[in-house]
Amino acid sequence: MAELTQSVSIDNESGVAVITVDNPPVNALSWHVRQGIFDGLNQASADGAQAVVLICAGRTFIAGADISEFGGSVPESASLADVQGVMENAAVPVIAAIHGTALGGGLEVALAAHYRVGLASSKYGLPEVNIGLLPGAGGTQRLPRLIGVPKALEAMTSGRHMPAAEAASDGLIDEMIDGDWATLRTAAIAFAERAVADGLPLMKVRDRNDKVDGVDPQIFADFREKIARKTRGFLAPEYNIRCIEAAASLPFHEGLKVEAELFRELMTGPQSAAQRYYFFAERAANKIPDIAKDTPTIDVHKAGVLGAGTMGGGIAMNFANVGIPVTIVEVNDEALERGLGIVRKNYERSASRGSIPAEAVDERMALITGSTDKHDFADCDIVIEAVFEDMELKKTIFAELDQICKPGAIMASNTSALDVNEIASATTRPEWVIGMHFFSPANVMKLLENVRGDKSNDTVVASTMAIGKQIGKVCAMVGVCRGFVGNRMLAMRGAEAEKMLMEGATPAQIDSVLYEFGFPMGPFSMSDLAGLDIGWKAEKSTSSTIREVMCESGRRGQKNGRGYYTYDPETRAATPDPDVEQTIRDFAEARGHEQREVTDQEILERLLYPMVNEGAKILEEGIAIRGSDIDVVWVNGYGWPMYRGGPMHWADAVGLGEIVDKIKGYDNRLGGAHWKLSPLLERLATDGGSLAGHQP
Ligand code: 3H9
Repeated sequence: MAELTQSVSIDNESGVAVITVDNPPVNALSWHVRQGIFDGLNQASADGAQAVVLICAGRTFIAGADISEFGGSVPESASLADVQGVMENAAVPVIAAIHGTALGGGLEVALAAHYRVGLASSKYGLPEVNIGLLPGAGGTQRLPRLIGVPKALEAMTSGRHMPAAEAASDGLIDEMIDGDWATLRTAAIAFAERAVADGLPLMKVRDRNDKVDGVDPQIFADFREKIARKTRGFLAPEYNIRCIEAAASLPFHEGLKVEAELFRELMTGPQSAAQRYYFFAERAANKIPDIAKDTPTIDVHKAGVLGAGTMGGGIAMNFANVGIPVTIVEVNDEALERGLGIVRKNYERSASRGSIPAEAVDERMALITGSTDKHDFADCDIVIEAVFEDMELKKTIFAELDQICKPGAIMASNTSALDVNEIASATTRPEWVIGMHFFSPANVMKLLENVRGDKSNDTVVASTMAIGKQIGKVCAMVGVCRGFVGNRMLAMRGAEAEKMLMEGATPAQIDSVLYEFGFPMGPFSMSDLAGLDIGWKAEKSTSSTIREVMCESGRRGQKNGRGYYTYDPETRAATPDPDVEQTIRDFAEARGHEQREVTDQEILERLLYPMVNEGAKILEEGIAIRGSDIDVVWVNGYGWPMYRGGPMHWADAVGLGEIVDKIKGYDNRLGGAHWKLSPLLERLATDGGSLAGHQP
C-alpha cells in the first residue's frame, strides 16, 4: 500500500487500483483528501490499472465537503471538480464502494464514478440544504439525471438520507451488497473485474438525459407550494429547486453554471453562515468540558415515567420509539387510561400519515406498561418525573423514589423552571438526581435541556446526554437557575411584550413582527395555543393582569375559540379581535398608560435585546457552558429561525456595540431589571468579542 497524502493511499489488487480514503471522523473532503484521490486516479492510469475502486476506511464513505474549511484558508490542492473530471474521464471503469453515509460532496464524488456499489446498510443524501447550501459539485445536475426530478426535489430540499434499498431501486447505486466492509471491498473489486471482462460501458451520469427531458414545469410550481410552509424564510430550498429546474431545461454544462452561481450566492450569504455555525454548535453542545469522554454511562434497559399527562405520555413515547420498555405510573386508573389512550391516538395518527408503519402502533404500545404503583419503578434504570410544577409535591415524590429506585438508577425531574438542587435534597442520593426538561409535545420537539444539579455525578451527567441522543433529541446541558436557559430568556421577552401592549401595540402587531423575523408564531398566538388559563384560578383572579381579565371574560385561547384572537371553529384560522384590543386599551388607560404608536423596529428590539442581555447574564453565571449552547436551546426549543443561528449568533451579526447602545437607551427610558446591561455583554462589545463563541 502506498501513501498518496496523509489521508489517502493506493493499493493494487491484481490489476485493480484500490484508492482508500482515511480521514476520520467522517472522511470529509479536506484538501488532502481531494489531492489524494486526484493523485491516485492519475497514478492508477500511469500504472496501467485495468479498473479503479474508491473506498473509505473507518465508519463511513465520504460524508461531504469539509465544512470547517469553508471560508478559511487551506493549502492549494485539487478542486472537487478536478477530482470528478479525472474520475469521469478515466479510460478504465471507476467504481465507488460505499458504506456508512455518502453525503453531499461525498455523494457527488460517487456520482462522478462510472458505477456505484453499496452495503445494504449504507445511506445516500445531498443534505447541503441543512447548512443553507446546495450541492456545489454537480450534484444538482447529476442526481435528477439518475433518480428523476420529483425524487430529486424531495431529496435535495429535505436533505434526507435515502436507504440503500431505495437507492438501488431508483438507480442511484448499481449493486447492493449484504455483509461488512471487507465484503464490500471484495465485491467492489469483483464488480470492477466484471466490468472489464464484460466490457461494460464507462457510464457518465452527465450524459444521461432520459429522466430530465420533457419534465412538466407544473411539477416545480406544485412542489414549491407543497413545501412553502415548512421552508418559509429559508433561501436554500428555493435555490435547490432552481438548480433542478436548470437540470430539466438546460444542457449539463449550462446547468453547472447555474449551480455554481447560486452556490456562490448562498455560500457568501448570512443564512448559510448561520446554518453552518449552527451545525457545529449542535455538535459542540454534546461536549461537557469537565466530564471525561470515557465516563461510563448507564444503559437503559427499562425506563419509568411518573405522570401520564401530555408531557409524561410524550416522554414515554420517546423511549418506546427506540425499543426501550417503559413503565408509566399515574395516580389512578382513570388518569392512566386517559393518558395511554392519548399515546395510542398519537401513534395511530402517525401511522395514518405514513410516518410509522401500521404495525408499529401495537409494537410500541406493547413496550409501554401502565401502572398506579410507583413500586413498579424498582427495576428501572431511569425514572423521569413529569407531574405539575409544585415544589412540595416534587419533593415528596423524590423522597418516595429514593425509597423505591434501585441503586445506580437516574432520578430525573422534567421541571421547566424549579430548583433541581432543592428537589435533589429530598433524597439521600442527590448525586443521582438531575433535570431533564423536555419540550411539549415531548414526542415531537427536538430539544432536551438537561439540568445539572450541584451534586449530580459524572455518570448521571454523561448518561442523560447519551440517553437524549439515543432517543433522538438535541441536548444541551445547563445549570440550575429559575427557568434555566430557555424559559429564563423567554420570560424577558414575555414581560416586554406585555408592556408594549400597555403602550398601544396590539397582539397581532407584536406577533407579526416575530413571525416576519422567522418564528413560527409570536407570544400571544403561543399563549392562545397553550391556553390562557394555565395556572389561572377563577377564585383567585383579581383582574390585575390583562391575562386575568381575558380569562375572567371567558377567553381561554384556541381551545374555546377565543383568546387574544378569535378562531374560526372550522379552520382554526386566527382573526384579530377589536373587542380584545378595546379591552387592552381600557385596561392600560385605567392604569395610566399613555397610548401611542409603537413601531415594528421598536417591537423587535424590545422583544429580542432583553433576551440577548439575559443570555449574556446566563453566560456570566456559568449556567450555560458556551454561548452556542444557548442558540441550540432557542433553535430547537422555541422556534428561533435556524437561518439566523440563534440569539447569540444573531446578536454577534447585528453587532454587540449597537445592541449595547440600544439596551442603555431602553434602560434609561424604561428601566427594569432585564434592561440592566450585562457586564459581560459590555466587555465583549468593547473588546470586539463574540457572544456565540464565548465560553466562561
Ligand atoms: C458539501 O458537501 C458541499 C458540496 O456540495 C460542494 C463543495 C464544493 N465537515 O454528526 P457527528 C464532524 S457540504 C467537517 O457527531 P454522527 C462533526 O463536526 C457538506 N466536519 O456524527 C463531528 O466533529 P466532533 C455536506 C464534519 O455519526 C464529527 O464529524 N455534508 C462534517 O452523528 C462527527 O459528527 C453534510 O452536511 C463535515 N462535512 O453523524 C453532512 N461532518 O466530533 C454533515 C461531520 O469534533 N454530517 N463532521 O464534534 C452529518 O450529517 C453527520 O456528521 C454524519 C455523521 C451523518 C456524517
